[in-house]
Amino acid sequence: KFLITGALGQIGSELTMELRKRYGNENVVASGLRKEDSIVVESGPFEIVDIANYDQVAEAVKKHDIDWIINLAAILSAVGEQKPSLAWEVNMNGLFNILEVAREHKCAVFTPSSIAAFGPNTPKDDTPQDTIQRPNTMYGVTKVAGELLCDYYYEKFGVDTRGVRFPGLISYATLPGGGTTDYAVHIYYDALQKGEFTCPLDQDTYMDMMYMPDAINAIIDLIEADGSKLKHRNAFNVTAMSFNPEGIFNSIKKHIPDFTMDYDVNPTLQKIANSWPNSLDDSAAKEEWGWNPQYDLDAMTKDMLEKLKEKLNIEK
Ligand code: VAH
Repeated sequence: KFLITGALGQIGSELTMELRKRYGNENVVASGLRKEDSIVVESGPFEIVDIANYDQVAEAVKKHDIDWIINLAAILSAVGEQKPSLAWEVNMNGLFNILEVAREHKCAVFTPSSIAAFGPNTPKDDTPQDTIQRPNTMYGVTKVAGELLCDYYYEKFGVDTRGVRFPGLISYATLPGGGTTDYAVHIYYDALQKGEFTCPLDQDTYMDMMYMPDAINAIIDLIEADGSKLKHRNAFNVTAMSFNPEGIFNSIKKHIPDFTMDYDVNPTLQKIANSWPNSLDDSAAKEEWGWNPQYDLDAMTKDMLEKLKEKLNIEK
């Protein structure tokens, strides 16, 4: 049985529904800070869990006899720079609680890292699986510390911990929660609703990105992988594409010819984005558990625009 924390978030809301489809509603317990009006709450078990509260994590795991904790509750990079202590509280104390409960109740743990776990002096192109990681954002510090803590719990206590370093994730179901890559989601909404977009990052900003269906498959494929075959655990580089604002703008323009974009660079976001890689080397994930993304930029754009037109009731 699975417990998903952050189940109402951008990744959690879609992972919950996919796991319920594959494993049955009753075997996937969703959790979040509060109940919301959502298919995630209506379609299966839901618990109020603040991961910074050890008792709430332990209660949910005991009550539902959980085997896998999928920890998606986090404060992301941009919000983390505005509220660094909250980011530490949720991302580190929360993860520590998850790992302690997993150790006591023999659960396995999946928790994602991020390209944010790399810093300004990490090689930026084809960033290796094993390389220097000195991030200079609070979010990045919690991500690299989280990788080390998860590996420690695996080596020291035998807790089956696994994770991937996600790039920017693009989806239409639930908005992202305050990251530096969020522009790549908002650009699709603005293209359809306004016909124009003001980009907060400069035109030379390349970042790894991935469409949500590939991200959901990455989590499930890694969870279902034979643990004895894994040489790495926390966390695998995974990516599907790398683009700059010009790239995603041109991909959308193929469908919306009079779409326009201008720039109004946000210095805080730009500083974060500049500290991250341009493109990852994800060969370890491909070799060790068959990582194989299906969507490139144009395939993602075609699907995103179709699905958003339905969601926003915009004529085809
Ligand atoms: C963020 N979307 O921007 C998240 C992610 C790689 C980016 O970690 O913070």
